[in-house]
Amino acid sequence: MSIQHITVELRHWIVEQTAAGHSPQAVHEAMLQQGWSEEVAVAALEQALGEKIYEDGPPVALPEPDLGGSPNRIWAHDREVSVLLQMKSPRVVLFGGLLSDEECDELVALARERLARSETVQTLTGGSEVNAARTSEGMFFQRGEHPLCERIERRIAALVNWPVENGEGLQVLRYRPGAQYLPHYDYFDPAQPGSLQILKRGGQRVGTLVMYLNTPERGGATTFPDVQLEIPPTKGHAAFFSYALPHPSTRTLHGGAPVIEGEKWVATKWLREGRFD
Ligand code: PD2
Ligand code: ZN
Repeated sequence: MSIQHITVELRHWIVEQTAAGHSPQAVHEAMLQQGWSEEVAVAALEQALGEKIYEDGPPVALPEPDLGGSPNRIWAHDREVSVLLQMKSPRVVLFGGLLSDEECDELVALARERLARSETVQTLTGGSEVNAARTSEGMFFQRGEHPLCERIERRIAALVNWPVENGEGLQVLRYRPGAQYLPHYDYFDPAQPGSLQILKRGGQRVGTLVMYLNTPERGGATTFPDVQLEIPPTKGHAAFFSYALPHPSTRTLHGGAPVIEGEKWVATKWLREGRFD
């Protein structure tokens, strides 16, 4: 594509994509994947949607805890949570005591009987499939399915200032020794055809909380290879990270390192940009 013109067809396509529920950021990303230059893509988006897409970087709202004034502890709905570590880019915050030991144990007990080999989203069709990159076993709760899920969901919503309705149901994973989750992004790749279907329900993922339900003897850290960060799994702790765009520039590539000794149990909460009904 040597000379790139903003045609009527291109503008119609942009309007159609956003009318179908895709965020301007997702359409932007799809245009870059198709070979449009950054400059033309942003100009076309702004013309088509009649608004500025970016002022100083992407203006999307994101889940974010109230850490102004650098508190060591913050109140979240019904519980005080410790702030153990925070990083600006990628945006990562490690919380301590998000869940009590009893809550961790109860969640494991509820999930255990429903475990099946973990599936990841099948990018071509939007369905799901067993994937060798993820050797854990897992299950999903419906949002609010159990009083414990509901309490945790409200706590998370208060902690990161994000509506309960924008959250997916909790996912629980069990990793046995040797099991791991290879580095990946949690957002849906807008260039994959299956993503269009997935994004209709709630839009993009914009944040993740990985809650540790036990402390394995060795291994099983959540890793962020772009910034060489490792978070050791510790019962009750939770690693939060957010991503304003479905793009590697967010540096939110992350994985679950192999468990060396013992089991690792986590509950993952994914946060969408819109209501996940
Ligand atoms: O269990 C983990 O540490 C982990 C790592 C990366 C979980 C997820 N991703 C996830 O559930 O998305
Ligand atoms: Zn992940």
